[in-house]
Amino acid sequence: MRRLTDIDWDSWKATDQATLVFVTDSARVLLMHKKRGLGAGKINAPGGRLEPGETPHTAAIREVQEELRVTPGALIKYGELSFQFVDGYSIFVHVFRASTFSGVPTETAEARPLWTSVDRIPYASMWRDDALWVPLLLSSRYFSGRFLFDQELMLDYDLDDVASAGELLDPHVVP
Ligand code: 8DG
Repeated sequence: MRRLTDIDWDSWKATDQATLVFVTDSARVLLMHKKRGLGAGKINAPGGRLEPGETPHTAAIREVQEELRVTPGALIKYGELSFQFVDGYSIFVHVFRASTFSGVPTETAEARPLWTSVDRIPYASMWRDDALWVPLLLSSRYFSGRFLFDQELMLDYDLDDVASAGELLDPHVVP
């Protein structure tokens, strides 16, 4: 498995579903140093796997509360990312932006908060694919991507601009 075309995407089903939430505050984005779990050691947005019975939207809010002790608001879903790893693991990620929040970002056992300027996102310390789609999210463009990874190494990808939220597989837009 070295290329996206080696995968039968029609029957593809992710092992896990997860969320990512980019809280934005005028010219800043709330990121974090991730201390544990998948992607530990990297800078990422808060988020994590869905628990049984949760919607992506509910899980997104819970994860930001758990990881950074803030409650995001006005979430809009901008993207969906399908990740296949060559070891067999796969994860489908719902990507949100939140334009309001309450609380003070606080370090937890899972993460240390980091406000970054939107024009200085630390892509070199993030997952390799992030530089491809975070700029779309920050310009309020909808997107859908598929990625093949061998651990940290991105082997192949495709990324589509999507015209509207309704074209995402699982539209979940909350005003
Ligand atoms: P745990 O309690 O099970 O340890 O953790 P969790 O909070 O449930 O899950 P997690 O390990 O934090 O979930 C993985 C997170 O990593 C999830 O938010 C999705 C995210 N993620 C990937 N791949 C990529 C990627 O390529 N880029 C970015 N920015 N995030 C990614 O799984």
